[in-house]
Amino acid sequence: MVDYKKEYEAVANKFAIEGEILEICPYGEGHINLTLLVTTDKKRYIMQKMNTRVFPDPDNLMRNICGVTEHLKARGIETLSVVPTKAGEPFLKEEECYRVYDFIENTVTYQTAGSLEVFRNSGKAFGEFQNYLAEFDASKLTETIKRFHDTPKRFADFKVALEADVCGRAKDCEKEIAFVLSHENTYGKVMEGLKDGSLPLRVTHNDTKLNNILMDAETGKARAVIDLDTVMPGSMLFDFGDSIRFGASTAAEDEKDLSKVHFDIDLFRAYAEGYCGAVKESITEKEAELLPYGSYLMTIECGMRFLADYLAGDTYFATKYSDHNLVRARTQIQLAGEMENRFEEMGKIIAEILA
Ligand code: ADP
Ligand code: GN1
Ligand code: MG
Repeated sequence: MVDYKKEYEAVANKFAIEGEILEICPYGEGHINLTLLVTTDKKRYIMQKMNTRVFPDPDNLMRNICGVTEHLKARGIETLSVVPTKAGEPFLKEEECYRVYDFIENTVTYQTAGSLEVFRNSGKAFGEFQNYLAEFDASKLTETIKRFHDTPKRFADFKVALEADVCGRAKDCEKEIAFVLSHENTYGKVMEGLKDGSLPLRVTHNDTKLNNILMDAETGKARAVIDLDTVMPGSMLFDFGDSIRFGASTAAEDEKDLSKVHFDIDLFRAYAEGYCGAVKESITEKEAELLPYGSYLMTIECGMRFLADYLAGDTYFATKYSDHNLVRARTQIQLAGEMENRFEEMGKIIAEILA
């Protein structure tokens, strides 16, 4: 067993933290960074070993985060607080890169929506986050992952992984591969809209899953949108769609029993009420029209990313067992399949909410 305190105490002590370190342990369910809870005799902190393979430019990434969090704080919005190193830097750059945030106390994160109320509140919070970012100068932001939600590019990457099949795993997921390949002509709409200007480019969060928001432990209301690594120019459809992908499911993202995994239209409605209520002044007609499609698109995109990572030997997402990425890909593909049959119903809900 890893002794986290022994391994990371010296790193944590290079930050301007208060008190003596009592304990360090892994925390949360993120797929990208190694997240540690650091408890001192005075306070708690989140320390993250940053994933520099996924985010190759940590200097500009942290510049983005400092810029965005200062922008939010100036408006009185609760957000992440970066704890600098003792040398006054926003992160520690050694062989590995680390950063520390104040632990935001009395909050919880959800791995499934659980209740309509929680999901509606998260929609409102991500919609409001979108509004706050509308006033942020996009030219100040570095694109931390190039072409992050360029689905046709994701599909091309998927085909490369399939062609290479380095682990000989393609034979174990023929059905899933067939689904992704057969839907090729559905992947282009948002990128095309951004290119021809019929969809506005906005500053977006881009990773709006429910566990990237801290909810108040007592009231269930949203306190802070976190995981700001991917804040960069994008489409509102990415943010809405990714939330639906993760939260409007009856089961967890990595549920093995697919009979438990379904797209839940009531959860969709609840999120849409919260989100659309917040962005109704700025959402364009075309964006509103594409919200159902955006939900499908982000779901199948994530499915093909999980499947590509499974084929490539699990080099991107953190996994806990050997076919974890395949299990995740299966839930996303099932959800995407259900969503594409319900565009009309979803469209009616959006129209009702925005009427
Ligand atoms: P990843 O990029 O790997 O997803 P996150 O930044 O989302 O990492 O952090 C992982 C989890 O840690 C979050 O889902 C949340 O539960 C928790 N977390 C992160 N930052 C904080 C914070 N400042 N206060 C409380 N919890 C946090
Ligand atoms: C990752 O970092 P985390 O766990 O919040 C991923 C998202 C995926 C998500 C799937 C930078 O999000 O794009 O949608 O996993 N983040 C990155 O759960 O790739
Ligand atoms: Mg996260």
